[in-house]
Amino acid sequence: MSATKRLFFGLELPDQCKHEIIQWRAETFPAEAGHPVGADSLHLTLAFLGDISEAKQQALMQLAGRIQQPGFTLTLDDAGHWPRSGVVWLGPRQAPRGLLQLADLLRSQAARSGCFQSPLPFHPHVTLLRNAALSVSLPPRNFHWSLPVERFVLFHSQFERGRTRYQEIADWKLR
Ligand code: 2AM
Repeated sequence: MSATKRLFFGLELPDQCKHEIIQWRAETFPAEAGHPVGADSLHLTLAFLGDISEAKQQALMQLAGRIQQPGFTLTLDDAGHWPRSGVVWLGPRQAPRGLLQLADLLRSQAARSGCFQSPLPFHPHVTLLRNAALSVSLPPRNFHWSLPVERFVLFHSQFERGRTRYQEIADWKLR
């Protein structure tokens, strides 16, 4: 059996933005609210691919390379808690059309290539805390980060020495 990799398409956040987010998070949520995701792991998933073969990876990379669409601005100005998955997240109140279009395309390419896609609607989010099962009090919506999105990334999710790391494998420009 050939080796597989756990992969997903997503957006990387600018370093400055990650830095500001973790500072805000530390001031906003108490330590018992959940397990904070490390600054270098903050990202927004566009399409989760699961554990896939090298051949499928290559095919999906080729399709990703043919995507032509302009960049867009993403505003993170909303936060929420999903108690079932134990996730506290940051996301846009209004998802930009470009983001929905890009995620839609990547998710349908993934589905056509045999990667299971959740039937639930795409809910763009950056996971801030995990294992947040108890009730979490959410901050007033008086925060926002606006970031230009000019590329998307194929990430490799690896579990190493007790923690999950996301490594960039490839990226494509939006233009
Ligand atoms: P999460 O942050 O809401 O858990 C890498 O695991 C990324 O892919 C994470 O952003 C994670 O979302 C997302 N992810 C993991 N498993 C997934 C699945 N089965 N369906 C959709 N997204 C998934």
